[in-house]
Order: sequence, then structure tokens, then C-alpha cells
Amino acid sequence: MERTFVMVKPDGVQRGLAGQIISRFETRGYKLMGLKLMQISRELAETHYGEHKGKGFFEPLVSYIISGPVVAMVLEGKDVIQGARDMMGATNPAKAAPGTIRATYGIDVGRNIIHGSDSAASAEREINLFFKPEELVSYTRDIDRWLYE
Ligand code: D4T
Repeated sequence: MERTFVMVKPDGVQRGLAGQIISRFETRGYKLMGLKLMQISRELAETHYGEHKGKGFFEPLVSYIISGPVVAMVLEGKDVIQGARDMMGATNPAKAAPGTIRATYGIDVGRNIIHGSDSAASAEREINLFFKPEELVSYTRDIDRWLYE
């Protein structure tokens, strides 16, 4: 089973969409391993988006992500890294496929509602960046046998 890091960004929280977005992942069958509302510090934001440092959108991106609380979560499931990314849609909501989270709730790339890790390496890095080991809970779910063959 894979794990991934997903975050409802400040626009999603301010617009009251966190519950609906979490529900999409739960309904699909992905398992919540960690979940919290948090205010990201500038330092954490700059580390998280370190790969974009120097780009024109870096400063607005950091300001946006620290502009209000986010809902951070760790999801577990078969191929969840790509599966969750597919559910989010393209980075720019204007280009995201209909039915995806970004196309359903968003318009502008600078207000794209949600983040999800894009590889196994970034999932591990981001989970460790946002969650302490004791904040992640391992448990069994009786419904798993109805989700997986
Ligand atoms: P995140 O990291 O937010 O899940 O987005 P993606 O993984 O889908 O896309 P990304 O890393 O390329 O971009 C990170 C973040 O920067 C914003 N952005 C991106 C922006 O404001 N303008 C841009 O031109 C690009 C490429 C949106 C997401």
C-alpha cells in the first residue's frame, strides 16, 4: 500500500470545502492515516515549495499557502499517489478535466484549492515535513475486503 500527502489549501478551507474534499477521498476508498487543521509557517512553506524558489510565482505561492489555515492529511491506498493526483486534476483549474476537484471548485492557478504529492519520493518527504510519526495512526478497516480483491 502507498501513502501520500494531500492538503486542502487556504482557499479551500475559507470556502468551506474541506469536508467535501476529504469526503471524495474517503468515498473512493482511500484510508485516512493522519488529519489536521494547521497554520503553515513561512519557513515550512518555503521548504515545501523549495523546488520553485527563484520562479516568478514563488513569493505569491508562499504568501497564498500561509494566508490562512490548511487541512493536511495522509491517505493510504493502492496507487494512491497517482490516484489522488488524478482526482485533483491539472495544476491550473482552467485546464483540469471536468469532474476533478480543481475543475469542480476552482478557476485560477494561484487558487487551486488542493495539493497532492507527485511521486513516492515527494510523498515521503512531505509526510515527514507535515506530520510527526505519532500523528499518523495505523489501523485496520473492515471495509477493506470490499474494496480490494
Ligand atoms: P501543488 O504542488 O500545489 O500540488 O501543485 P502541482 O504539483 O500540481 O504543481 P506545481 O508543483 O507545478 O506547482 C506548485 C504550485 O504553484 C502554483 N503555480 C504553478 C502557479 O501559481 N503558477 C504557475 O505558473 C505554476 C506552474 C500552483 C501550484
